[in-house]
Amino acid sequence: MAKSRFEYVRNYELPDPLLPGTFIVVRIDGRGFHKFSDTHAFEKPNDKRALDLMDRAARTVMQEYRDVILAFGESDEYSFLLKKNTKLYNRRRSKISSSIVSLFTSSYVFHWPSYFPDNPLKYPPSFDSRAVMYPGEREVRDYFAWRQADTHINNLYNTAFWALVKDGQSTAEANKTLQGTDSKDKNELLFSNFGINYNNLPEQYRKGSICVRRPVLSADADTSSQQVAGSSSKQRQDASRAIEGVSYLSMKDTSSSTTTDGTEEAVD
Ligand code: DGT
Ligand code: MG
Ligand code: MG
Ligand code: MG
Ligand code: MG
Repeated sequence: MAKSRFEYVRNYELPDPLLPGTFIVVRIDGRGFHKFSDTHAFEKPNDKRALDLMDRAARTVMQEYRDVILAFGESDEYSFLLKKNTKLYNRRRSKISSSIVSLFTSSYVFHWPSYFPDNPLKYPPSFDSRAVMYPGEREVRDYFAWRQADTHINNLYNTAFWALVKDGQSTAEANKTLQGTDSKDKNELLFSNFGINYNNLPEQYRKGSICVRRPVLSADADTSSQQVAGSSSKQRQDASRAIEGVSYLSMKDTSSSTTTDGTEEAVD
């Protein structure tokens, strides 16, 4: 069939491959969630329903994209690690990044009513997305350590901040009280003024959420062997790579990191 004379415009669509042999991390982040969380009356500093919904949407992504081997979530963001040799969409950057954020967003909206039964969505939320390549395991480890240190710093600050505000301080006063304090000071303030032992707060708040895909031996994987009855060996292999539940592992050397003040490092 002859090409139409319009088809030359296709040449403007440039290839955007991600380098072979690199780890790909796709990080999605809620757009304007400062306003979104206010409008939907999220509890401060942490709304368990909102965090669980984020975890739910991340699970959808992991179920659909089998090359995502690990995901880490905190606040309004989630990072998805793809295996180094993934061939997903021929490693096309925008295709990978946009497909993941699109599925995450639709799952977030789809499952919203289960997590907020009395609180209908007031407007459609959206998330942004980027794909970053990392050359080796060291950088991948440091990437997740960086995000988890962010969780720790923000959560400790926010926990102290909202305790002070709920106790009667204005937000400006609470800010001032916390100025120049380090982690130890904030722990101490929470314990002596409010009887809160920070280390006893839920791990989901302190450390973020981690979803890991682990190979499961079919011999002791009841559920996966049920799922695969009658399936091909390829399907059996896939199904045996079950997704484990969300966990709150502490990544080495991050939850103990200290900060001199509560300044949140903005990652936009
Ligand atoms: P962006 O990402 O540049 O479009 O702007 P935002 O407003 O999404 O800012 P970001 O992503 O730096 O910070 C996340 C916001 O979401 C922050 O204002 C706190 C809010 N947020 C996230 N999770 C919770 C929660 O569980 N409870 C409450 N109250 N707020 C939350
Ligand atoms: Mg955001
Ligand atoms: Mg954020
Ligand atoms: Mg199409
Ligand atoms: Mg941001």
